[in-house]
Amino acid sequence: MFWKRMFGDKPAPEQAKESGFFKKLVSGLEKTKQNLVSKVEQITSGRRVDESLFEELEEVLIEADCGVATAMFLVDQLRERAREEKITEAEELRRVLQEEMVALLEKNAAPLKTPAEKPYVIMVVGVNGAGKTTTIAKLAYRFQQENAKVLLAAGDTFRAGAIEQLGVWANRLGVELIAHQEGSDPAAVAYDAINAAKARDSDVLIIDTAGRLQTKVNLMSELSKIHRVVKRELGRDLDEVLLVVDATTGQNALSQGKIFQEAVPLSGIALTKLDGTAKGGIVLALASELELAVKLVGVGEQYEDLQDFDARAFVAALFGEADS
Ligand SMILES: Nc1nc2c(ncn2[C@@H]2O[C@H](COP(=O)(O)OP(=O)(O)O)[C@@H](O)[C@H]2O)c(=O)[nH]1
Ligand SMILES: [Mg+2]
Repeated sequence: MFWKRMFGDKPAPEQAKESGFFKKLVSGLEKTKQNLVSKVEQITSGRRVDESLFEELEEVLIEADCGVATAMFLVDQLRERAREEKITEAEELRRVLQEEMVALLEKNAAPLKTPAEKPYVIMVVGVNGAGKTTTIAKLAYRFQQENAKVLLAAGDTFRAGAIEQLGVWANRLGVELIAHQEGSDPAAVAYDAINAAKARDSDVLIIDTAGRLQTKVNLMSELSKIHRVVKRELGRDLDEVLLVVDATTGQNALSQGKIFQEAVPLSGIALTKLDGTAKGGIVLALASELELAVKLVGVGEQYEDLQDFDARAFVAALFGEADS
């Protein structure tokens, strides 16, 4: 079966560290590290633990886009552990902070669902420019590497060029595409795509969608309709409904997530553009405040630049443990 290798055991952080992906994550997170970890190191250097330290830590976390509620939660955990473990040296809190970050990320963590039935269906949603189409191409590439027969559905029928953009990727990858004309009903595209996937015995179907938030109400009812049609035609739940979020958006990502969550039952997040952003702290805010698993991260524009999210590897990359 095509998914055996791909959905095997997740790489241990140790293995991940040696991979090119980890190096890319480390270099991509450099600015977030400056914005977060360097400041944590500064304020914890050669200092005793006291209440003003906790307040400063909270401020640093908020400024690094970890989200207010999440920053408060993390600092509360630190306070509690400092008390319980009788920690007096501020530097020791760096380790505790890393542990608490991993725990927070792992609480809602989950990998992409393991395929059980053909076609494995992924619906991809998110605002314009978040990286949906690129992420779909990367996913298609990945499934193809596993010898899966992939079908793409051009459900962003609203924006000029969106259909062609997906078409270009489909051509390059040599995967099939279901597309209608610009301006047509995306639910009809999804309907055709499901039936084509069944008829052609496709292993995987990935459905692109529009993301024009300025027509919020229309977009959301459109997404609900696509989801409903796909579920009905499939006769079961979709395997994944992924929200694609641009990491450089910062706090706005949280409100985007809440809006999409109302329209469709999201199963996880693909966080793009983690390469080079100073706002990587948003990973923590998304995972804890939306209570959704960050399943995939994008660290560049190449096919290979999409990886399973690993909480330990992420925190290790952020705190620069690869150097030691
Ligand atoms: N650096 C970087 N750029 C990305 C990543 N993912 C997507 N992009 C870029 O973001 C832009 C918008 O992507 P697109 O897939 O068209 O977004 P869509 O409107 O949601 O379909 C494109 O220029 C992509 O190349 C990523 O992980 N890293
Ligand atoms: Mg697109």
